[in-house]
Amino acid sequence: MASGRKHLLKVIILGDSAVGKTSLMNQYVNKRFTQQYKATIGADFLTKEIMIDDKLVTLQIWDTAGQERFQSLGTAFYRGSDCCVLVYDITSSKSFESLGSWKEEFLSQSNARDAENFPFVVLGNKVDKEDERKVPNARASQWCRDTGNMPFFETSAKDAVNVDDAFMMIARNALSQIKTETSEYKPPIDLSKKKEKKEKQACC
Ligand code: G3D
Ligand code: MG
Repeated sequence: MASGRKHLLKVIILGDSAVGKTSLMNQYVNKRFTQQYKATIGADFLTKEIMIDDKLVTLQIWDTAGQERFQSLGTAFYRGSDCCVLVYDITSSKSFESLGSWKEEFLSQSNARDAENFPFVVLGNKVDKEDERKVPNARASQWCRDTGNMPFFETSAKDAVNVDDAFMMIARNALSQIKTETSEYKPPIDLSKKKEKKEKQACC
């Protein structure tokens, strides 16, 4: 929604199966980490209202129903996203190495208008399992810098580490995307009017 006062932001969470996408969302929205709530809310979403500076923002967070195993989520899932969260598990190198293809998949499916500047945020989850770590923090943060300067957090959905901070960054980035969209629409009209005026002034 690019109109102004009320902002609805669509956030989607991507990454390999079992990295903790559903758990992160559940921790953020419901402040809970439960073994029972694993699945999966289908082609569905949870919402959370937050204040960013003086703006009331509704985050609509989309989770997958486990189809990420087949990398086939359908265009409705991707369409209209304002921010894409890429999640891996710090104890799984494979899940980290998949992030590039998840990013590509997002960009090809979502039809993002300004692909180069589309906001992604990367989360390395399960940081509570430090003794099983396979992906060094430095390796991931270097990759995030090199791959479009994406903000990067290490999180634990289990212990609620960095989850609120990460989603605040996600919300801010999603909001900035909407501002960019708005300003993308305005300039051609405004500029041409100004130009016309200037030309008139010049000749009179
Ligand atoms: P997904 O939605 O990406 O597929 P889930 O992942 O949220 O279903 O989580 C997959 C498994 O990882 C679950 O374990 C879940 O409890 C666990 N998990 C998620 N986040 C964390 C975390 O931050 N720390 C730890 N230690 N475990 C986490 P089970 O055993 O139920 O499959
Ligand atoms: Mg899930």
